[in-house]
Amino acid sequence: MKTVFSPVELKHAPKNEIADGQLRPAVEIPSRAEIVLRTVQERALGEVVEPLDFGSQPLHRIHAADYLAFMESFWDRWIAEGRTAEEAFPYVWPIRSLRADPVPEHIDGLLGRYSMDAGTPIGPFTFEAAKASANAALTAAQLVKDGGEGSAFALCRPPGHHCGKDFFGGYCFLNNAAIAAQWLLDQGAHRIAILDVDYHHGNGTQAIFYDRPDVLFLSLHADPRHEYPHFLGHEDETGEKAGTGFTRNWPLPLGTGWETYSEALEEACRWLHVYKPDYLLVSLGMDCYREDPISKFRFNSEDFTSLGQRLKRLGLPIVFLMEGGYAVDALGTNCVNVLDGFKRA
Ligand code: OKP
Ligand code: ZN
Repeated sequence: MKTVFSPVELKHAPKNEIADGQLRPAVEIPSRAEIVLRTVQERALGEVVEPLDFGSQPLHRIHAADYLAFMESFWDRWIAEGRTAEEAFPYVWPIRSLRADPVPEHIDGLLGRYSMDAGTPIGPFTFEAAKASANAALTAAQLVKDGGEGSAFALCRPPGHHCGKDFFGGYCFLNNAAIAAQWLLDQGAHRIAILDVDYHHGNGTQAIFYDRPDVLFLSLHADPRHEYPHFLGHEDETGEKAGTGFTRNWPLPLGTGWETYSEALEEACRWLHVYKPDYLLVSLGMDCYREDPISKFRFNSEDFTSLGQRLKRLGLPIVFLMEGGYAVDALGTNCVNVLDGFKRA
């Protein structure tokens, strides 16, 4: 299986995040990608290739033009305003009785208008890295579509699944899975399924495709009653309008291990069999791991191998896209366990 990765993804190097009422060391850091890359090479998963540049058009198929313009120009504006902080955080949001429109002119208003949380810093190279990450997703999709590869791994960083049409958050700035899904549809595919196995609900991906039947979104995750993103990912969210029935969520209790998880996974697999997608995209987070510093599931490293083996049995062309996973020392092992389990099954 080929891996797609660009060193440009490492240029997003957040220092801190706001968590638990404190400025804490960031967990979504470049060493995550480095250890996964190293393990891919050590375990000889397959060739590592650099992404092609797909330009801005595939980004515009998912994200709002004003959001992309904001992301593109943000750092220059931050500097032009005379800000000296090494990274920017939003702190005020247009909730309910406030107005999302008109879009503010002030930089702090813009940050709030285009974000969902205060845990996601933007630095000087954030958007450059996010575009490289999206290009990795697109290149992996292209390898599976045209390259005679039954599967490919997009080593994406920063991740994407919390990012919506016009907001960043949850360490995500472009929705890599959504961008790749739409690209495959634009290339002639009829149906795409996205299976999100990150510990956190993929709220951005869900929202983007909520009213569409051409993308089936399935997510297994920690119950949002007890976990980030808190405001989406409940069992009763099943899609709307033409997309009714094309979103499915399996919110699972804190402490969930492979035994419980794999039962929910079997249900998700049944939906995949019925839907018969042309391609399956897997939003692959490794944060279900028992030692993950911000998560509360109980996967062992071997459980990730079982996950890969189960996905192989689906018999579908698959694009794996990396999302979360913050136990850096074990991240390479856990990620390559999925991919190698898939490859060898
Ligand atoms: C991104 B991905 C906990 C703070 C959690 C946001 C988590 C984003 C996860 N105190 N902050 O889905 O792995
Ligand atoms: Zn996560």
